[in-house]
Amino acid sequence: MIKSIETLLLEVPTIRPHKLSVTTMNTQTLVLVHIMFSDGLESWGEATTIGGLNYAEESPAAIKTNIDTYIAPLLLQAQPQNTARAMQLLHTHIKGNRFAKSAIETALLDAQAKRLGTPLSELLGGAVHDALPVAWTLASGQTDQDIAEAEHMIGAGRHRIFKLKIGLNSVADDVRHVLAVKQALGSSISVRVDVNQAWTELEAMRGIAMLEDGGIDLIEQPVAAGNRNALKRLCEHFNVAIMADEAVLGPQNAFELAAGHYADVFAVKINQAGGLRNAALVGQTAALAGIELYGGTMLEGAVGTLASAHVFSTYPELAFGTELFGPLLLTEDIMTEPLPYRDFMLQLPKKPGLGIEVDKEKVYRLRTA
Ligand code: MUC
Ligand code: MG
Repeated sequence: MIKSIETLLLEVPTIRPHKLSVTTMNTQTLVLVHIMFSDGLESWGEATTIGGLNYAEESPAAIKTNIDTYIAPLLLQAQPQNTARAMQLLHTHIKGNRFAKSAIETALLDAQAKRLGTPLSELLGGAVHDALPVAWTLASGQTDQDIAEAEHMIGAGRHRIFKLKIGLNSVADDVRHVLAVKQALGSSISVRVDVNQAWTELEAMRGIAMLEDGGIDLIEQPVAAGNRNALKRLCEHFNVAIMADEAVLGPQNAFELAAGHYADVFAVKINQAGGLRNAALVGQTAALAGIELYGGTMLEGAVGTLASAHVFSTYPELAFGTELFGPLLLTEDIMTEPLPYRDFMLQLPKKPGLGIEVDKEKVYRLRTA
């Protein structure tokens, strides 16, 4: 039986300002869900977003309020037998709230997998990868600093795929910055950009042409998420891969985007998809339509990062790797042991459930609400 569901907000400083076109992050607010069961089992989920309401329509405060006020009472009263029934109940009675639902599903699957003594990925069909390649995002806003940061990451064996956040400056300045980084790092290093919806279609036509010429591998969400026709036209116009991120909101919407080939690649995020099984479904839908996959992040801490990793480990093919570096952007982690990043990859834990132990003392020290 579920005994309690608690939602906690933690404020953790980032290792440096992280500049996106939508916000500059100096801290990250982790939204954690802690479920306790009457047999003594405990489990965790996470529903972190980026920049309050700058990125997505659920803020940390709203996620906490909606879990505490609506979702937790519903589950405590119904006591569903398994995660599938719990999620069906939530999808019936709770409109929207994809991030909150993802956190709850993570915690319920963590518990279910722990009870069965298997890694969480087994409940999604099983992992076909033991480790996942992890990109790093360069977003200091300074070209020299970004190059130095990338060189350090390559030397340390941490990352050899880099995503640059652009869209804040003029197209010409942004392109100059990206191509300077690409030139400094050389042809063996993958450099990509994420515009986070900042360009008009005409700006995208100009910017992408120059980026493609300069050897950039991937263009992420160059135009507004709602302007799917522009995204499709860019896909048709350019050879360089165009990726949908903010436009991918869950299985139904992924089906429509995939069927019409509105993007060459989907960034899948468990929160945006409304949960882990939905994210698995988004991946399957994309694969059926010949759309390539990329394992996205909402810059979560260790819990959300590992939950994502369990989903992505079940995808037969992840042509563009993942960006599951969230915990590495934070000055503090909340685990008893840090996540295993080695040889440019995140190694998947083999222990039951998510496979990590949350350090409650650290959680309560960082808690703000
Ligand atoms: C996004 O839009 O992809 C992922 C990496 C990063 O720095 O920001 C996120 C969000
Ligand atoms: Mg993105």
